[in-house]
Amino acid sequence: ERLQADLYQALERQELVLHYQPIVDLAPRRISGYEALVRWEHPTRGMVPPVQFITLAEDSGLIVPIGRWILREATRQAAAWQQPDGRGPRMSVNVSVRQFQHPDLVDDVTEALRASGLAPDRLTLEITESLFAEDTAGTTQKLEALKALGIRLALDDFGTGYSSLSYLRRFPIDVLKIDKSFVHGIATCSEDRAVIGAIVALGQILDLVLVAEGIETADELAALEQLGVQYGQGYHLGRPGPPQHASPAAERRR
Ligand code: G
Ligand code: G
Ligand code: MN
Ligand code: NA
Repeated sequence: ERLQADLYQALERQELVLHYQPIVDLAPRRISGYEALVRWEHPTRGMVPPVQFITLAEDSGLIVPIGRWILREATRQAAAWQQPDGRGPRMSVNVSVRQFQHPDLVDDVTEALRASGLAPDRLTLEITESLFAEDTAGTTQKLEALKALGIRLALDDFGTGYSSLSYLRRFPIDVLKIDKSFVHGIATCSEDRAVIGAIVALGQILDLVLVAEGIETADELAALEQLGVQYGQGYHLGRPGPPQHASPAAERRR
């Protein structure tokens, strides 16, 4: 298809951009970090959302050079946002299944950290549960290698896929991102509320950081805080935007 041919050129034509959405520490209402979300500014089609081209990139293998660029750019931006005292926002980067499975991933992350100078503990990689359905020995080994770099690992869209408690214990996961489908039901549906309550208990037992995704209303936020979820993300707290919109300096001006 035409779009696939265009994607080959998108990288070198610098049509890919990263937007950043804040992840908020709820009790102090402070930005803890940002999630990098890729966008393609197509010359004639306008903004192409990632759901339309990430699959295309995975099928063509282009996800590897594209993913490498995303890691480079997100770590460069995060490094630029660090303060002189060494404190600064975290950066979360999504890694798709094919990118995770590629033999270059650990080298690519190492190189992005080296080139940017970003402290490894500022970087979080977001992976999905679908990884656990595959080669578990290879998956474990790679997760351990990534952890050895000093970065954090987050399980994205938690609760929607193939998750089991034994995986959470076996794999070196630091963060659970509670899927937005549970968050949307929280104000009205007692089952969704109970599920999130159970995830909070699980997080305490397994010492995991919890981030609720897709918070769109003040009611959802209040319910999540009441349940003891520490971090949140969503349109109610901040939309994804270009770096100048997301920067910590812009935040202080608000
Ligand atoms: O940003 P948006 O909500 O439209 O993202 C849609 C989907 O695309 C989500 O599943 C998200 O994880 C994925 N996505 C967004 N940015 C990236 C990226 O940089 N790399 C990968 N692999 N997936 C991304
Ligand atoms: O799969 P992943 O969780 O990485 O994708 C996050 C996606 O959710 C991005 O496409 C982002 O634009 C989108 N998103 C962020 N905040 C909200 C929100 O409050 N509501 C909804 N519906 N989507 C959101
Ligand atoms: Mn994500
Ligand atoms: Na998610």
